[in-house]
Amino acid sequence: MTQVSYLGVGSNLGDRKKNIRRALSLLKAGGIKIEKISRIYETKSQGGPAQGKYLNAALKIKTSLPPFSLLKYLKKIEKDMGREKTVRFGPRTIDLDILLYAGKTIKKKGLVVPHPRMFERDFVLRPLREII
Ligand code: PH2
Ligand code: MG
Ligand code: MG
Repeated sequence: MTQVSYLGVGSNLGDRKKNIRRALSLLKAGGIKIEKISRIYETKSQGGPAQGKYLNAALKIKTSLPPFSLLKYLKKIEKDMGREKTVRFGPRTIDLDILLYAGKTIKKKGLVVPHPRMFERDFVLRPLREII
């Protein structure tokens, strides 16, 4: 069964546009169907240490992966793209977050959906509302 999910994408290190494009192609390579892509916004970093501006976008996807498998695949893409774990909310090559998944509420260790901080983040809500 395929499910609809919405993802947040962000990058503020390196060639940000290229990083987002590469993340999209890696999602497709994993069998994830990208149904809609929002505009890409340049946003001031919110929270965490002082850092460069982000490019942020939101995606509507269709996937047969259950939530934790999707999360695992997103983390693999982040890792393959050279993202390094530094400080919380610190700069990153690519960030892929599950915002919504099949209209479900999930509260488990390692995965909370809807994304717990999305409602206070304009850089998430603005692109999301374009495609929802
Ligand atoms: N992500 C963060 C912390 N701060 N700021 C913006 N503008 N965009 C982000 O994607 C972002 C952030 C941690 O995930
Ligand atoms: Mg994030
Ligand atoms: Mg994240």
